[in-house]
Amino acid sequence: MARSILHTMGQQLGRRSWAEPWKIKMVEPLRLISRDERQKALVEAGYNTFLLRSEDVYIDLLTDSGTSAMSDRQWAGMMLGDEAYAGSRNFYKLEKAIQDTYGYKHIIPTHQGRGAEHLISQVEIKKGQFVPGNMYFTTTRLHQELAGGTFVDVIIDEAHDAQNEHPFKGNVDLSKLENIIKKEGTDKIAYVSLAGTVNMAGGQPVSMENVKALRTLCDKYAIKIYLDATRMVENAFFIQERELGYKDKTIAQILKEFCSYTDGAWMSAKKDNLVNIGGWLAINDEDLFQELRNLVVVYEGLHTYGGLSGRDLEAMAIGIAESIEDGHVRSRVEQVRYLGQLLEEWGIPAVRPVGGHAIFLDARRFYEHLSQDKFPAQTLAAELYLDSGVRSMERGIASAGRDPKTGDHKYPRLELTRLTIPRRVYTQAHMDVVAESVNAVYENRNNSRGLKMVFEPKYLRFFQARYESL
Ligand code: P71
Repeated sequence: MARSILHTMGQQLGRRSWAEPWKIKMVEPLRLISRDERQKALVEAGYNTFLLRSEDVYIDLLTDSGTSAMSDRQWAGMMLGDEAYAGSRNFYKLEKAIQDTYGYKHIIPTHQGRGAEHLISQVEIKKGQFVPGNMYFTTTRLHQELAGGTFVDVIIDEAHDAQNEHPFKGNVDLSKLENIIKKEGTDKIAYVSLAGTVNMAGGQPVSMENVKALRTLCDKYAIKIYLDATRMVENAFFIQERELGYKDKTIAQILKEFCSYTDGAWMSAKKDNLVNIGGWLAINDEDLFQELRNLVVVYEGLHTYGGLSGRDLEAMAIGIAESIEDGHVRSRVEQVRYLGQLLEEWGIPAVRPVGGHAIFLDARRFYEHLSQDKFPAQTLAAELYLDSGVRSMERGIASAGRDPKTGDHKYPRLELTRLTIPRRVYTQAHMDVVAESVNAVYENRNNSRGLKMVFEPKYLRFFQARYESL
């Protein structure tokens, strides 16, 4: 009798398999160009994956931002767009969805996350103040700096170590925070900038215990906490999975409890909220709300649309409800983990534990022979594209930018290449193709010589920088 050698993923892991809680109704064809054509496209893009044309990309793992598949319900909702200039019905539905789900009192829509970051930074940061936070994010920190603030990293040390297995590597180090408060004085602290599943650390979560303790500390000094809620749903999943006392709570309950320890939040709805464009700002304080609501009309649009159309607001309201369904969050995070498990099994260096939205390849250990000023993470992104047409994103020295005072590179400890998984878009077979390509590039790693930056823009240089092969 023939012996079975094929096993499902679940069987290999000694459990029953899971599957996505949806089926596919509409498909978008993919295009895979030849290796020669990819080589040409890469040179034209100056080895920067942000400068590739998307039609030259096969599997696009640049970002999970605005790249999700909307549901049939969201698309149906788009037809119910009330495109009135003021007081659109869809705004009130969105306002209620955010109030019910996240628990904040006042809501301001914005065109995307950085629109909200801009408003909160302008209103809440005075020139010369410090903004402590659990690791920087590129756009967040830039808006804080443009408002006259200085970002100070107060994440736990474990977060800067790609191999450390701490279950909540996004946690704030409370003694680092208290030291800054004592050293600078309460008046010099604008607010604490807290992010759920810390993007630049590898999608690492913050524990409920940590946010509670942070609240107590901030209350002691009368300092506000604002939450970057962009991937907070994924953070709630990790709390449910890892933190004592939350196993039997729903994602919705955990999310709301977490938000209750903060004074407000900004959101890039292009991630958790399952839309292609959109964002919002939420705040409990009435006076601040009035100020922010006044500012939004200057930069985004009237306070009931914030730069979006009625149909965008409707899709967001429906997306919020779908985003907190336990089955959805589980399949989303487990798909990311599936890719991570394959790579780990093959000994490919990546940030541990696997986070919520992406695999972060550890380019330092991938290319041990390349110094950081040869842009190892950017090199890896370029090699991956060349091998298979898979697009990833640099999250290392190019992203970190330059020190505004010295003008030198910032040399972050983490030099990472992100394989970011869009929500509800790719299948397990796509993940297999990606994993095999990473493996092929890993086997060929000693032939890579790195890159030289030949064009460097002033702001957020990673988006438009150009490189040449060394
Ligand atoms: C991501 C993005 C999009 C992006 C932004 C900057 C450089 C490269 C790619 C955006 C975020 C985010 C967090 C935690 C705020 C924003 C800004 N992430 N906070 O990861 O991850 O939101 O893009 O809607 O303006 O690819 P926005």
